[in-house]
Amino acid sequence: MSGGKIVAGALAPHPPHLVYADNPPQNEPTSECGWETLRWAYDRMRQDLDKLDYDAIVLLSPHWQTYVGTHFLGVDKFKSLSVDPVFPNLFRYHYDLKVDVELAQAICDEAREAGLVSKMMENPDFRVDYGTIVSCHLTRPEWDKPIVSISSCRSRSYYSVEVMQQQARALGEATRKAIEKSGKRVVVLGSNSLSHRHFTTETEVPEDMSREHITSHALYLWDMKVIQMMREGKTEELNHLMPEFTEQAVSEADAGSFTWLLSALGFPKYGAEIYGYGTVIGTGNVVAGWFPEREEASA
Ligand code: 2X7
Ligand code: FE2
Repeated sequence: MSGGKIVAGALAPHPPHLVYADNPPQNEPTSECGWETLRWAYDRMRQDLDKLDYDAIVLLSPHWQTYVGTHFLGVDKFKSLSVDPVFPNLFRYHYDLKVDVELAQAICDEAREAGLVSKMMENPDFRVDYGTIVSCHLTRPEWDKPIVSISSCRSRSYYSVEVMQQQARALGEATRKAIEKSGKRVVVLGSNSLSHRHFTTETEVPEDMSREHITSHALYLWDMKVIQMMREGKTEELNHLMPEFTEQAVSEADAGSFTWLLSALGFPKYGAEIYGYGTVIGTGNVVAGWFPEREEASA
């Protein structure tokens, strides 16, 4: 089959605080409010995604960390309780999700063909990571689209930021090729924050927004620089800056998810839609989307 395509790509960060503040029925703890700029940003992104016809969501999560190559969820369904290891007071989420195993296998095969160590994860009792769950929940709370979740192979930690860049770029290309061959219409998500230095203590009321702010002006400047480049369609240039951004802003892009996303999208030269920026326990987060079909229609 051919004719498949990526119909949208998004930076879809996964602080569990955003789910906590939304009070969905799946999450046990309840909140009064909190992190509205980011939650309203997700709301507007969902409205745009709802206008598209798509078959599946493919994402790369920094919190599924694999040390021997890249892994792909390879079981039809997962149902369990996800408890955030650092914030069990905020996130105890009952998930019930479907996987597009056929598409996952196709991306895994294409990645292997490109020389990347790749493996399907076929343990039915596997606990899905909270990065996958939070980004998917906030993007599509109905959970009616099957997902493909891709692990972060931590090549930045094991080797270097340059190896991370090379591998994430190759994985993005493999993802795009497999999607095109699949005949499916897919939304791809990079599940990561931008700057990622966080506070180490929590306020008594987690949603007390009088205490929420970026940890330093230097990191704020980095976040604004990256967002400006996204707005201007300078994603190749942004990718050249990724090693510096990763190291100096302690960015969660160290997982390879941001580079993978830009690579899967073919390094867009058109501006991203910026839905909103906000901090969560001091980390910088942007919700942003790229819509290739909009661009094709206006060309
Ligand atoms: O995983 C996260 C994150 N990336 C950012 C902020 C808060 C919590 O968890
Ligand atoms: Fe994270």
